[in-house]
Amino acid sequence: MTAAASPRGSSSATGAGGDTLLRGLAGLDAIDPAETQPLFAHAGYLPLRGLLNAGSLADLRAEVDHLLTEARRRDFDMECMGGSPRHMTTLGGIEISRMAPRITELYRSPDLIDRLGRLIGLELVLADDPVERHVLNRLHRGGDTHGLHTDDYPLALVMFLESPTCEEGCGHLEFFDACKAGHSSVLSHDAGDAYLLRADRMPHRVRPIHDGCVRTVLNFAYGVAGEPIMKTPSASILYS
Ligand SMILES: O=C(O)CCC(=O)C(=O)O
Ligand SMILES: [Fe+2]
Repeated sequence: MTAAASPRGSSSATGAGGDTLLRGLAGLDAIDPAETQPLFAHAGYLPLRGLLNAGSLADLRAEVDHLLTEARRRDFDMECMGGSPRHMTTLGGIEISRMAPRITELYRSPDLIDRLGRLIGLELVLADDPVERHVLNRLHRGGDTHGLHTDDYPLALVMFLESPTCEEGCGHLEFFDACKAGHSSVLSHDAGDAYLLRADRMPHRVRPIHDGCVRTVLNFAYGVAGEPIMKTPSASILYS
């Protein structure tokens, strides 16, 4: 198994485009689809450890620092997702496109879409919803959590800009197996890591963080060619 795929329990000041960011996704080249396709087909989850190289991580962090000037605090229960809690700061796709076009450029990159698709053996398509296609989620206060939900779009590429380093499950991803009732996996990720998740079928959440910890991710949503999207109001509530 490759290192990158090994599981584990307005433009910025730089001025470079999305192609530069793509080149920074160093881990992608090292991954063998023959290994990852069965993993993803079985688990609906694929870790991409160390996907962002140091330069790309720094670039994306600079973009996110800029985005945070307009991000909004959200504290409510999501009625259409069983009343699960949202305590987080977010920014939706429309603002991200306006403020950080190179993130949209990266999201749209045919090269990225092609490579991700090969890793999981599916043909990815761009999300047609400009709010949901790429979003910023930040947990930064004690107890912040992104409660249990499914996504509208089948695939989520979640990239970590910041992640708690403390133990005890702080900010861990938890996802439930759609076929085995009650069975969940709980996983930690470091800054620079990413993962792919079959996010429309597998209920998932981010466990609460501790006071003093920060967890910041970008989530790129993609469709799968030929598969319908089951739209809910959740994204427009959380990101508009
Ligand atoms: O932050 C994460 O790991 C999950 C993000 C997520 O589930 C979402 O944005 O829909
Ligand atoms: Fe999600």
